Amino acid sequence: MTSESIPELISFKVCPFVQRSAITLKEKNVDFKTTYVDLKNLPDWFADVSPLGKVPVLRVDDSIFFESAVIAEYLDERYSPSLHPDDLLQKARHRSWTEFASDITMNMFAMLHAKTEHDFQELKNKVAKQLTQVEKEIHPQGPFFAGDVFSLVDASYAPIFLRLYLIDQAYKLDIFPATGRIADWSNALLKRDSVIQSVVDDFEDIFMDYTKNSGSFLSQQIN
Ligand SMILES: N[C@@H](CCC(=O)N[C@@H](CS)C(=O)NCC(=O)O)C(=O)O
Repeated sequence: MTSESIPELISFKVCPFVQRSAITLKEKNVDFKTTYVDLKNLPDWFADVSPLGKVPVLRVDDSIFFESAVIAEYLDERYSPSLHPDDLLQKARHRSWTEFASDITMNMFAMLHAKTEHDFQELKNKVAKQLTQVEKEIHPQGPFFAGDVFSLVDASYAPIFLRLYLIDQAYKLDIFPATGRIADWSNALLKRDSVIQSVVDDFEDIFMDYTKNSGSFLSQQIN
């Protein structure tokens, strides 16, 4: 195999989709470098590497690719240990629940940035309902989605749980199902080294400032 340069992850500090890629890289102990962009003030070169205008983007030598799911699949095939189950049907199921995490992530973002209380409550109910849907799929003994083995599904839910946890400290969301299984899963993920190390040290401040400056209903409650 020819030698590769270390992968470069193009990131926006508060992006949950980038965080998935960073968690996956950390789980696999891959040395990588991170280049941060400001999505509100993008550098000229960004359009050349990101046809959709989004992060994450991964650059490996002269190859550039985008979409967190594509990056996760590449990393999983390229570096061990695999974070997918071997069984093809289970693997497909894991991919489905990762897609589901993308939908929750978008609804959570919309909830955090909703301008009115009505929209906020509606989106909160949507996210809460989705959490009860995924709860039925978690391994009964936990601590992770598929039991004691961390998988790419976990990498896609940890960024959601981190943001909900931080917001909850400033404004009680009470969004987790009462059974506590999602809360247990969230606790297990937020303690995981790869998750802790997947964001910048001052993530809490940056994320809370980003949310407080959004002009949303929630920002008025926590400012
Ligand atoms: N489906 C994409 C979603 C990525 C995404 O929405 N990234 C946001 C930041 S968290 C972004 O770059 N937004 C810029 C824009 O939409 O203009 C993925 O999974 O990578």
